[in-house]
Amino acid sequence: MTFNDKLRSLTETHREFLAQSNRPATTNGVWTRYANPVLTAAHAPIEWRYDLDPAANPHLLERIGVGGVFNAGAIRFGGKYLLMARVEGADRKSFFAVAESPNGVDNFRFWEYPVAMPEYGEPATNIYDMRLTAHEDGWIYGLFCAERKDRSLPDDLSAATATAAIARTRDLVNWQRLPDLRSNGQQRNVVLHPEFVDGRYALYTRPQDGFIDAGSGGGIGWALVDDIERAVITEETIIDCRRYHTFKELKNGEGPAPIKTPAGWLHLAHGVRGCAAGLRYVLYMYMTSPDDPSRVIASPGGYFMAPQDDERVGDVSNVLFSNGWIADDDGRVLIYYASSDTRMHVATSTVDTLVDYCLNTPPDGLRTELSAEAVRRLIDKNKKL
Ligand code: M1P
Repeated sequence: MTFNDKLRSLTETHREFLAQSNRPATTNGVWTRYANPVLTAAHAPIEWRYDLDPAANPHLLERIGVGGVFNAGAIRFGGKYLLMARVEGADRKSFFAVAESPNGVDNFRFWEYPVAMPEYGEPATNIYDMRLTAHEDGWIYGLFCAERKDRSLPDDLSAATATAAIARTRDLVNWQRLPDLRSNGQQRNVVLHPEFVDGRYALYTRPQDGFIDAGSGGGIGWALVDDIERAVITEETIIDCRRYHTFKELKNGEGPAPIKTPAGWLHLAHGVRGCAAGLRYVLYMYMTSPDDPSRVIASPGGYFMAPQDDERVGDVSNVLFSNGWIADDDGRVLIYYASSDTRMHVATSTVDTLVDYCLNTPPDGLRTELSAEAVRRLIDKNKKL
């Protein structure tokens, strides 16, 4: 095969792959999962991976490997559905890149270039998991984790620090980097609330003692900051706690920015527990008061979505993680979630369905007898129908 034959075949295969349509596949009434992942490493443009100069790359070898595309923020922008994906190279470094789709469920294509994110302070070794918030101040904010080597432990090659980085944009191309969030200890999974609260910027936080362990960090926190251009946490309250013998025993973290509804704010989050197979990440929901987004008014028991079938396997297996969803004008909600730190999927629901799910799913009684009692009550109720 000549260079040109190989290039033609590569281009045609990629074009056909990108044009694949998607379809609803499985549902439990609350969510409908779509059949195909919406964004994967294979979606990365050929120009990102291959040197297309026949003189420099006569055998058309892939020069830069992409290992996974996952943990994407999401936003409706310019009439399109955009994902701000974490693209992880074969070298384990992540960067951000925008992919757009006309309908939110298929035909996602990356923009020509990945995001050029300005640095702040000591350049980060890695950046990932951006939450996009269209704030009422008019900016689109991207909050993400900046990982740096922990210089206080030079001999421990795994010692790192996690900090919440803040950037903002008007077009998702040109980014203004603001100073990192200052707080006691480390932070990951920090999310900006879309509205001012008491005239201040409001953050969902996830305080953690170390880079991996939440340690004494009790769960998802809430903090108000006066100035987003110099964001400092002086007071932090845990609003959604980790709990013994639940899916969020070990860790939890806010997902995307919450969705406003007349009944309250809908929140999607991830919970982590340990088991013999390692850490297991599932998605769960909760709701906060319409008047006070820090006051939890509903905590449905159990997880909302857990890894299923092919979702269970990947670079970091047994993980579902979501940091992006889009509420459409017609009430549809597109829930973008990553499986096993490898690929992006979509599931759909509606605002009304998610509110119903949050308000009417029995809470976790935290004891086996109360779980069994909830089932007995439901059976009795159904028998009377
Ligand atoms: O590997 C699973 C996830 O682990 C981290 O999440 P958390 O801080 O809640 O443990 C993040 O690195 C996330 O990117 C990753 O998907």
